[in-house]
Amino acid sequence: MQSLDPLLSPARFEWGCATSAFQIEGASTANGKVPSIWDSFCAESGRIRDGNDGSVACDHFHRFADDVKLMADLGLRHYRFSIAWPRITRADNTLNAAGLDFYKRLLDALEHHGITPNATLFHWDLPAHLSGGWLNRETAYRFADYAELIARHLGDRLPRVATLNEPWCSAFLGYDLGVFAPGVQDRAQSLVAAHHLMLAHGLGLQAWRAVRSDTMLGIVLNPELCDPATPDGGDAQAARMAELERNDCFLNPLFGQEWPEELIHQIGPHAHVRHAGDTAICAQQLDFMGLNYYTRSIAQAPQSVRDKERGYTFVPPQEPKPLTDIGWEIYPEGLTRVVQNLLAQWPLPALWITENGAADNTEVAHGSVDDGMRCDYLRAHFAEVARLRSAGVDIRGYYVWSLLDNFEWAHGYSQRFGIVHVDFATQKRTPKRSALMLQGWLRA
Ligand code: GCO
Repeated sequence: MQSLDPLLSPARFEWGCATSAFQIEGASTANGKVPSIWDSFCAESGRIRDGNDGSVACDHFHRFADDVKLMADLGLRHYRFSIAWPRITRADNTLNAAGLDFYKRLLDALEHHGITPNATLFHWDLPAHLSGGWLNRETAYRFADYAELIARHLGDRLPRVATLNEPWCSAFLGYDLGVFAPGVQDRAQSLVAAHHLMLAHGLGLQAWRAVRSDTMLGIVLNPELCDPATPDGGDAQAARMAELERNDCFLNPLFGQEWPEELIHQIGPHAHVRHAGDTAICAQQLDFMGLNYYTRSIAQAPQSVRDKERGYTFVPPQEPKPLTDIGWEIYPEGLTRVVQNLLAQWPLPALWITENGAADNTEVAHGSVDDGMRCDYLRAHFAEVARLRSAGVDIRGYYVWSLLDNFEWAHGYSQRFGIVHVDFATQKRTPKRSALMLQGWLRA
């Protein structure tokens, strides 16, 4: 793809970039911000590569005006960001007006540059004082209170809002694998967390709609495409189990369907956390769904005791495949396949690709960053989006992950996903070749 497919022309397709609060803002104690579970997790030794944390990150809290101007210069007219819940509410769960003020100023800057905001209420930075985190049903009700606060105070400026980003990561990376905050390793508890997250989504939408009816509301998921390592029946079953965990666990409740019996089996002794009536709460009307896509997985029949609880073991591709710098297979056709799989099973609303991108750790040389692998990755994925649109799939926009190199969770600052390079010692921003490629297309 040397120029933009006409099906993706900015006149009829939304182009943007995505970020999340904890990954870029820094200023982790400014203006009364309370700690999130990610602040606490970063403070535990051995959790984050090189002992890094999000206390400064890209210092976006102080540099947002320049970052917004940069977006505008690149021709990006849409911006997906997340609001940090621990900036908005205090330890007694009341409003922190000084924290809210940051987002007002951010929205002013976006408006000034003609960039449309697309907000996510929760991108993993749960206030640390909420006792029990996502294992506690009360957290879902606190999320609804927070959603209501945002609806009241910012709702008139937010045309499109997602409740949660990738609840699979919060639940399974946070409570089963334990590689994300809060670092718990308990299979059954991860399903409890998943249930409470979806309950929070449903209660959050109810609370928002009770305040405003003019916002486009939805959720952002990272659905799985999992292929079996071999045609063997055990591997096929393992691939199915991985997809049940990642897809059915979240999509069934959204559409008023019960969990498959395999997941009910896995929640085991905690099955009582799923109250009668919860599924109906989860199944609020969705105006849109955001899909994040990076790679696919390959599964084989589970080997270890822990993997037997899950039902699968992930393995690398049999044949050597091109990988991004974080080690994820580059598999663009998976984007088309996973969207088609979902459409075959659930009545999806209008779709946006809310994240797609690559870790390409190319550094600055002679003042520029020649991130050719990312350019190829992006072009190949744009072609798949065009293919889906030409097949009549209702995909309305694409957001590249990410605007800036940033705090990549447990990887610290070692993996660079930005189309703009950040020198973390000086905070200097340098648009990479990928950013200039997009700029050429979007401003043409
Ligand atoms: C995600 C995350 C991002 C990650 C990105 C790369 O929603 O998965 O939003 O926070 O940085 O996915 O791993």
